[in-house]
Order: sequence, then structure tokens, then C-alpha cells
Amino acid sequence: MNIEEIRGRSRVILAIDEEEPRKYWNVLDAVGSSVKAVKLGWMAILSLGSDGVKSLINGHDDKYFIMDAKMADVNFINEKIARRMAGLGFDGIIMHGFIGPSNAPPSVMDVFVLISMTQGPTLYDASLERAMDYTKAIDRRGIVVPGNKPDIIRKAREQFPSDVIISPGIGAQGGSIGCAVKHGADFGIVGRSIYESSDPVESLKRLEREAAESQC
Ligand code: 3DU
Repeated sequence: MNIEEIRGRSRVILAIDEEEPRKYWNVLDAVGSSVKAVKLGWMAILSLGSDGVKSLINGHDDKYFIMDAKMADVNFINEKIARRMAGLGFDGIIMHGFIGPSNAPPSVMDVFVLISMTQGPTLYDASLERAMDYTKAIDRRGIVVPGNKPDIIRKAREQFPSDVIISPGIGAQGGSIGCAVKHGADFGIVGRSIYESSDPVESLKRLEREAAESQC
């Protein structure tokens, strides 16, 4: 799956960070083909194991899967991790921007570079311009920009006109998907507001509607 195929057609990337393995399958069954992209992270690897994650991805081959590895190691370790994640079926992987181009993995899959976080303060807040400069030197498909900080999304869109911008922090962390899209995000990353909802399908539809309206 190629993210350009879904860019503009769908605005929600479903994040799942559950403890129980069956919940990953349950929420994907519930939302069905309306979700085009899914972000998993270390909770998925810990809960399902790498074989379980591989089966989950194989069982949903209509979706684009991103591994939120938040890689921040040296290059040869990041390369091993990226190759293993590609082997599990992931299409994209997230790395920290502060580690710079010399530590970025080779492009065995799409790389998304995190340039700022939803919660802080972090060093990124003090050095956003530097973080963006480091990121520009990395071979990447897109960037991760906080969905609850519209001004940072706007700055990032100005600096990265063609990157795929994916934005966490929507819903449970206070961000609005409509506002994130209005400021330049391509996708809102949404976890608990969907997988903890009593009606995940309705929550997803509402988020897609808000994204289409793109209002703050
Ligand atoms: O708050 P939610 O349940 O919608 O989950 C947000 C997801 O986005 C979660 O997987 C988390 O690891 C990720 N994320 C952030 O929340 C904040 C960041 O700055 C980067 C990633």
C-alpha cells in the first residue's frame, strides 16, 4: 500500500495501543475498510509479539501500516530495526528527527520524521527551527507534527510543502482534526477517541466529517 493513494481520500490514521491482543483485531473488524491507515507502536509489539503483529498486518492488506518506533539509536541499529519492521509488513516507520541524517535508516520503507511532540516542554520546543533543518536532510516520506499545536503544523507545512504530515494528539489529547487539517496536516492520528469509544465506527465517521470541514 502506498500512502499517496490514500492521501486526500481519508484523513484518519487509527492508532492502537492496547494491552489485550484480541482488541487489535476487534477494533479493526469494527471499522473495516473505512480505515485506510493504521499506526502501531511498541505496545502492539509487546502485546501481540512480532508474529502476532505480522498476522494482523497480513490479515488487513488493504491498509497502510506505520510502526511508531520513535527510533533514536545509531544508524546500524536503526537499519536493523527498519529491516525487521519491513519484514513484519510495515509500510512506514517513525524516527526522531533530532538524531539527524547520519543516523537515519536506509529507505527500506517510508520514513516519517518526528519534529515536535504533543506534550512538553521538550528540547524540540526550544529548537524547532533546528529540528526542521535536521529533518530536511533526512530521506523521508513525511513528518510527524503535533495535532494539538496548529501553529507548529502551519510552520511545518510552510517548510515542508510536499511532505505527508501526520498529526497525533487529536481527541483524547485535546487536538481538533478539523483545525489540524486547516493548518496543513494530511492526516490526524487518532487512538483512544476511536478504540475506547462505545461506537468506533461513528467516532471515525465524525472525525472524517470534521476533517473534511477543516475548521478550528
Ligand atoms: O492520544 P491517542 O490515544 O489518540 O494516541 C496518540 C498516539 O500518537 C499514540 O500512539 C502515541 O504514541 C502517538 N504520539 C503522541 O501521542 C504524541 C506524539 O508527540 C507522538 C506520537
